[in-house]
Amino acid sequence: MKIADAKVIVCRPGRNFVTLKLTTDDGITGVGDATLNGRELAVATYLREHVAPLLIGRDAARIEDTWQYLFQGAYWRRGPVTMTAIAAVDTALWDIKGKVAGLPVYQLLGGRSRDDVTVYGHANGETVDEVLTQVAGYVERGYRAVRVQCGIPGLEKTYGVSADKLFYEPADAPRPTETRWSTRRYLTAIPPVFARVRDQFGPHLALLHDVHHRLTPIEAGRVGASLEPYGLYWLEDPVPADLQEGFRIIRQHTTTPIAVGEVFNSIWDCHQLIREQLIDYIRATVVHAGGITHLRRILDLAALHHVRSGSHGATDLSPVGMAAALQLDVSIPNFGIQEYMPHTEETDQVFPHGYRFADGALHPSDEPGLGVDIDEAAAARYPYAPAYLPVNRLEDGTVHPW
Ligand code: KDG
Ligand code: MG
Repeated sequence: MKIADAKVIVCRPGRNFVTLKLTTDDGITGVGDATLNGRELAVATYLREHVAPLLIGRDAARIEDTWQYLFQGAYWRRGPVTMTAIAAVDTALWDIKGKVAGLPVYQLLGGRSRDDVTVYGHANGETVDEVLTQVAGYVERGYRAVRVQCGIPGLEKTYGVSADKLFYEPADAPRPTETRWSTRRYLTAIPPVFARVRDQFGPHLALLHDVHHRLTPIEAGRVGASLEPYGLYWLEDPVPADLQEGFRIIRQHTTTPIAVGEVFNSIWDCHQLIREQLIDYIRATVVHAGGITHLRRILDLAALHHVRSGSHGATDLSPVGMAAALQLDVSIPNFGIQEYMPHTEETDQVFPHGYRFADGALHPSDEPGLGVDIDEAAAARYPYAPAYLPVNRLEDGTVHPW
């Protein structure tokens, strides 16, 4: 069973997505998500020009060998563009393997470790009252875990707080929007938000919060300590994780659990964080961290060190990426939680999928493979348009330095 065709499909059903579709010589297809928010065409070009020609004629059954061939063989290892491209190939090959076996991919990964995949929703608002209304909506819809983001008084725009309440789309303009940030205002504003949420919703609702890499380790220690009375499920991306040893300082100052890793693309980005038990949840994804093959390697290392999964699942991961994430989520022993933001109707039409939301959880498809596809005719109706993530500046105009 050889790979006969490798097609890269770029479309914008509400937002940009890059999808790789592989077809074998006996007509079996597999799909992989290759979307890198704001840098989509770099991955599409890498796949079209440097990967697709190498795939034609290769044995579609050799997933590990193909992964090593693309990773080691390029000489230039790692990096978000390369690893997203490799991830798409790897995911599509797992899809094909599942279809050949007549089994959902999670069966090939050892079968279910749990019945469903607990997810968290996104409550956000400019004011605390707005946030409380949003949290109540999620609780009514059955969510057991909610991420809470609130506008910071004195700041014009806060990342993760959007007018659209079902999801937020930070890649919002053909040139990056510029926003301003004040750590001082943030540190004062955020504890009272969680005090009110806990007060209204009691001790059992899991609450999460994302700092979007805005702090230094000592500031992160302070915010973590100030949120301890509210028992957060996690505090996400308190600082950028390039300096892995910086997380030691956070650990010295707070017992609030730490989640990090949505921008990681390989095990080398997080091995120290995991081995030193500096984090509690690893947010790396199938899409950006080298596919099912490589993310499973990261998650196995994590399991040895009491670190659980919490994969990124914002809307810039397509339904193909979500379908792949769920195969791992349901099978690994150290699953924590999965982020979930529903896609637009147009996106769901372009990517028909079998997974569904019910009772605060996603239920993976039982179809062979990943249980997701791309409708190419529908995709062709939504051409690509550039959209960038915002650039963040301090109050004095300096580009945020970390
Ligand atoms: O592409 C970037 C977004 O997916 C990111 O801003 C979302 O931080 C994010 C999250 O936790 O979902
Ligand atoms: Mg995040």
